[in-house]
Amino acid sequence: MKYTAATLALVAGATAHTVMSEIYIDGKGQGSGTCVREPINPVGAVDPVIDLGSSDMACGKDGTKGVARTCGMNGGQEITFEYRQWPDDPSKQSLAWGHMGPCAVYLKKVGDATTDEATGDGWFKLWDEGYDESSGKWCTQKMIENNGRLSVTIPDSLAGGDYLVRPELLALHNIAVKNQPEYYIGCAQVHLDSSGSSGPDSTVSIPGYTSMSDSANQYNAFDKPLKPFTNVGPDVYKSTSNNQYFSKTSAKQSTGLKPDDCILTNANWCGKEIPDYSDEEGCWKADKDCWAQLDECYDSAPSTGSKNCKIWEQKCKDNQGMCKSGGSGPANKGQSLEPEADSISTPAALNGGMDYGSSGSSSNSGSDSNSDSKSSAAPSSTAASKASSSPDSYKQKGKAPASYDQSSNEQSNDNEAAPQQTSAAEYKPARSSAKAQATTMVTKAKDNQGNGDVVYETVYQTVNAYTTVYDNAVVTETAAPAHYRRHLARHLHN
Ligand SMILES: [Cu+2]
Repeated sequence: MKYTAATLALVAGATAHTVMSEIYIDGKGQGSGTCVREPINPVGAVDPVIDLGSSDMACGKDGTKGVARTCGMNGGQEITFEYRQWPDDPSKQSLAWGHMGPCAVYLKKVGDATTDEATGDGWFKLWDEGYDESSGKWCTQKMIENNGRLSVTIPDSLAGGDYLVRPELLALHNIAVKNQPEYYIGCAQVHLDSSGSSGPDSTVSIPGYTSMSDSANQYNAFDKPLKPFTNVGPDVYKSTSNNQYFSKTSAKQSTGLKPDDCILTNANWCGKEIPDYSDEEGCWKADKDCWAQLDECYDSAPSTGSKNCKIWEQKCKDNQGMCKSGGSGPANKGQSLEPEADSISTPAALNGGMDYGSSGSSSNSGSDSNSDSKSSAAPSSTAASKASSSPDSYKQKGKAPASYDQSSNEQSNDNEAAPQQTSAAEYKPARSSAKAQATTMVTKAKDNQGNGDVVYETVYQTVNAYTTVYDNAVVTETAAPAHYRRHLARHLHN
């Protein structure tokens, strides 16, 4: 029984997943959470969608609700999706290496991206990629090496209008042992300015385009050698003109635009200049307006956080100082407070525009990349993070699940070889617990072959033992992304 507590700790440590958090258009950041449908509640925001029949399959958790902003782009431009394990901290690792699987990008043409419910027919797949034999990497792993980013070029022949653009990661690591594919889905609201008139020759319904009976959702990513992999969903889009779905549109963007008088944004919130004043009474009115807007900023902040609300808060504090000194204002009236947009250098389109980087090394292109801070932000995982960027160490890690499949006690012991890459002393007890657990549970699983829930539950616990090993980049990161303190400063003015 001694290992029970340790097992719980392992489960807690293995919750590090990912969520699509920001888009870039031709390398220019649109702001964290801007034009992005993402979970409102930071707790569990990075969790995968596991119910394939759920409406969350369309645009993720809370994804049936639109956000206020739609980002404009032109046909032929590149859109980049940034996945983050900590939605409010892009400096950290985007996803644990053990999340092996394919990627895809889907589009749906909609009347108004700010209000469309996303579910149902109309989706088509623009691009996908699975396993790359030459590099021995899955698409998700290339994405991890590319700072969590996937890019696609939007064909300039595509009909103009509002779209929901939906990146999809399918992590396969929990299928063989837990019967559970993990989908990481987000949606960007985009207006495509284009005189093109093309569209897909067919579309699919989401949810509904995939089910547990699809081979991808039953794929064993630990097989040696790997079997051929077929991704879920329809064939990739081929341009078709005069199709039945898209009539020629040249409509200008009419909803979701950033208001002209916006002087600061946070995700999809917009701050507007406070009223003019020339005496103290007027100043306190402006003060009230300022704090009311701040409340809205914090209240609307999604899982990507409230970083820019703090800028607004400083504005309110500075303005209060004006009221006390009896001046007129507001100071710096109408001046933009928007921080400079992030920019990344995006590679030329290559299999969807992904930057494969030089093989085996972490791709650090872009002004915001800083591998030192990525690692030091989670000190106990430093060794593992570094190790994970080497193909050799990946192969070594790949041994663990394969030997687990053979399910003898001796082979289970081999599972414990993998975590040697982690130097943290505290890892030791977890390893021995995992070993005990694996031995016990594998036997049970055999006894209950074909016996429904019991088998699954047993196998699930066994997975924790080595998922933890396999995902060693996350095992000691118990600080799940569940603390955004979005209301931390909210009532300081009261
Ligand atoms: Cu995960």
